[in-house]
Amino acid sequence: MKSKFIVIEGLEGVGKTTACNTIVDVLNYQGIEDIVFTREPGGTPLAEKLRELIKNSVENEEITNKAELLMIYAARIQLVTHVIKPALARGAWVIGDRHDLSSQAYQGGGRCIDASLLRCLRNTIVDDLKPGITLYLDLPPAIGLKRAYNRNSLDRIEQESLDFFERARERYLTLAAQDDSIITIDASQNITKVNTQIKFILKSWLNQIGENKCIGTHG
Ligand code: Z5A
Repeated sequence: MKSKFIVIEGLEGVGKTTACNTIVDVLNYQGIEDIVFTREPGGTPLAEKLRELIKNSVENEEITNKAELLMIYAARIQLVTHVIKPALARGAWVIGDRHDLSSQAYQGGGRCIDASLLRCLRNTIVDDLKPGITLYLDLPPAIGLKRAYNRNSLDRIEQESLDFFERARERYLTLAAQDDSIITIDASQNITKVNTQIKFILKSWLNQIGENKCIGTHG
């Protein structure tokens, strides 16, 4: 049985929030109402505290790359154990705003952390949990960051160099090319086109896993 865990991924400002709303519309149209949202890092009281630490600088102390990685995985194990797995076990759908692929891209690609450490953490922490489908919104970082700059002050990770985000994007694209469950969507198109594509991909996938209960022309 395919996992009812749908993940949306991409760099800053690619439109993940907007995409989550589109996913909900598609699921609701299928009569699916029991939907749990998660965001990473975050999603439990402890994970939200870790999110603050990860996103904001700590006075007089540099956060090392490995400390950042471990905080992200500490937040993830809390979320996976207390929210995602229980939700899936009771038959709910889970929509994740980011999941493990973000760590592969940001910490593996962006921070250049050794692949063996990432693999070890991934195998230990997320283990058998694999999203049924991951929608990766692809956009050159300069465009997404411009959207983020226009929005608010930049957090610790958003202040990274363009090279950092280019490396993260490259890693996303490499991993997406190796895994059929990761679908790349061109997020440089206008919002309407991106949404139409998300709906099409999602409906096809629901059909494929036998969850499409409606034959209609929605969207
Ligand atoms: N992080 C990590 O390093 N490792 C990990 O393992 C995990 C995370 C899980 C989370 O921050 C940070 O943690 C993130 C990665 C790191 N850091 N960075 N940098 P976050 O959750 O606060 O940030 P985010 O995930 O990048 O969210 P975001 O900046 O809000 O991006 P978004 O949700 O994709 O953007 P949006 O709000 O949907 O859209 C942004 C704007 O663009 C908005 O005004 C839209 O109306 C507009 N938009 C959306 N789509 C379009 C199109 N197609 N055309 C034009 N305008 C558009």
